[in-house]
Amino acid sequence: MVKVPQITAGFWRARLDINARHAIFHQWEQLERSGCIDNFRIAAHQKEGFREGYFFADSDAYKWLDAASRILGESPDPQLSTLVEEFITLLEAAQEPDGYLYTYNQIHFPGQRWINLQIEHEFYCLGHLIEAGIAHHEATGASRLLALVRRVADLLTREFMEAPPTFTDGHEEIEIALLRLYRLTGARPYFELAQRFLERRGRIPLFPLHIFSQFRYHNHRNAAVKVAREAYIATHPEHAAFRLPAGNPSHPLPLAELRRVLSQLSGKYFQQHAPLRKQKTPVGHSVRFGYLATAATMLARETGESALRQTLETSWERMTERRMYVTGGLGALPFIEGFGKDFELDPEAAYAETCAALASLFWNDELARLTHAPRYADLFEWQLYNAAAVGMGADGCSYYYHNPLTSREGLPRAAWYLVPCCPSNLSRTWAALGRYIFHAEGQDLWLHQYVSCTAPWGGSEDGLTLEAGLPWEGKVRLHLHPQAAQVAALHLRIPSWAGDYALTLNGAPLQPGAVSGEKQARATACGYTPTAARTLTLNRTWQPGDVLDLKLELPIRLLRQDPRVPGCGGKVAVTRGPLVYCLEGVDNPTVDIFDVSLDPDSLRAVYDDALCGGVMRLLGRSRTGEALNFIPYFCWGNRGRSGMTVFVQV
Ligand code: FUB
Ligand code: ZN
Repeated sequence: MVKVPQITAGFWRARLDINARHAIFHQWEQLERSGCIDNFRIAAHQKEGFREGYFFADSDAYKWLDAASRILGESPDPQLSTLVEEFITLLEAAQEPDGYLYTYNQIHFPGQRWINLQIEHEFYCLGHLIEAGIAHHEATGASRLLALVRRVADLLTREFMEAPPTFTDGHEEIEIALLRLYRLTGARPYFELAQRFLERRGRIPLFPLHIFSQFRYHNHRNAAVKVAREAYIATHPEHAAFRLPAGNPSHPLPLAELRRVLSQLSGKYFQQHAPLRKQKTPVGHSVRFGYLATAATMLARETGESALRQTLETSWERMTERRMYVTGGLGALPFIEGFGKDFELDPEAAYAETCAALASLFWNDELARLTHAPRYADLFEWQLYNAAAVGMGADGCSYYYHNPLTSREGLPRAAWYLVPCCPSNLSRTWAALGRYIFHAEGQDLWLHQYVSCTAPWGGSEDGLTLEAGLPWEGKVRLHLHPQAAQVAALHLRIPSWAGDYALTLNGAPLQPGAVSGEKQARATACGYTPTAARTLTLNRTWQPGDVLDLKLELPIRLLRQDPRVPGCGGKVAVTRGPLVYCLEGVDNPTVDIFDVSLDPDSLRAVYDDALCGGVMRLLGRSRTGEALNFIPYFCWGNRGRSGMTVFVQV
């Protein structure tokens, strides 16, 4: 079992408890109700029935298994453990002897495999299965699921090691999974296959023709499934009552269909438009982009190649400076669930899918470890608290799929979606949060995230204890308990959002050995500037019992939107510490929140322990004296339907 930092208290402990006690059981129930688990029973010939859900529905169950495994790794839960073990047994029964497991083909098109890789997500599903196997092994020490997923990975290496570029996936994910499996097992073929998949991208000859024929074929298969469903219902009339949940509503935009077709034909939607090192601008579907960028960064960490690293850093700069919302949300265009043009960041149309924020967390964690630059951990934190956290309601059982920054009518959270990719993705990321806090390399220790936890260090199981008051207050205390005096360079991130800071060791002021970061922060369209983050390095011999205090100031800041951004150019987003705030109608019933002008000097922070388990509100006034009541963006939409906006005039 891999020992990871245990999150002990505060904001994240409360959310992880909701995740472990409520969200994970709710999600299982929804997976059952929507037929997703039955699909495996049908594939395993344990149940008679009709397969329901999208061709990639398996992946939602795998992300659930990933989350459940990580939760079990933290604390035992017999009920959850039974669900996990029974599901693994079911997967064993559904898997074919050579390792293949993809219920869509197994049930609807037995014997057909790998024939529609651009569209039908076979590799994507298998990638999430592999990640679940890794999580289960790391969290519980057991090898049953790991053995199953190695059969999958071995099948892929047999089939695709020498394959042409047409056998690359239209939805990246397998690359991350194979690289992670390589990290865990050291088996070189997994690394090599991932590398080849990455290097083959953007090299499919005559891509427009290829994708056109894949779409045609896909439509043909869809139609066949529809006919089979009708035939099934004719002999099983009770199945006619089966209903999948409703789809996610999304904002209409002009020329949507034309732009979707162009994005897909050009390959940009799938990041198949150019070879990896030429992809210097984030384009297309943003979850796909984020998974590709994550895998490419993992590759760069492995090979040490600087050209690839430079490409990734350029792409990150383009994304953060011109294609990212102030919440860290990614993807302006609902019709491709993806990136728009530079500054095309309409707050109402925003897609900003929860999974896209998660993909960016994975990417930024890898970049932080590759480069040690504080900007990446800074963006991780920002997206964790804003673009990602908003995806789960306070009860753990209601979700957002897309995350606008302005909503005139309000947006109800849903218990489940027709495409339920976000809930279990969020649950698995939260359940793994401990893994993102520190990064150790030899005698260097980077403290990326200020989350209360206990972690092994210096030969001791609880060598580090971190207490952090974020996101409400900026007190960070680190207790160091190495087994014996320990020489180490401790690197502390001074977040981009922080005002002044003060550092003391055992109560006495301490000067850092070095402060590093950008000379000047790079301007961004959304006003949030991760490049303003810095690193303090403390290189010394640490004694058992040392106590290091870092006090960060959390000023209220108004982030002005670039005038070129439609719908909110020139307006500001109100922020405090790592949190973006919003006005929600329910708190401001007598004000037109979409037209109000804020008196910036009027804002003050007031803690409200009744809202969403306790949050800091920001109370202020408009220029005309009306009371304004801001709440953290992540907790909007928890009290019924009401309008919301992140942006106000000043
Ligand atoms: O296609 C699989 C997942 O479902 C994507 O990552 C999401 O954007 C949603 O379309
Ligand atoms: Zn999603």
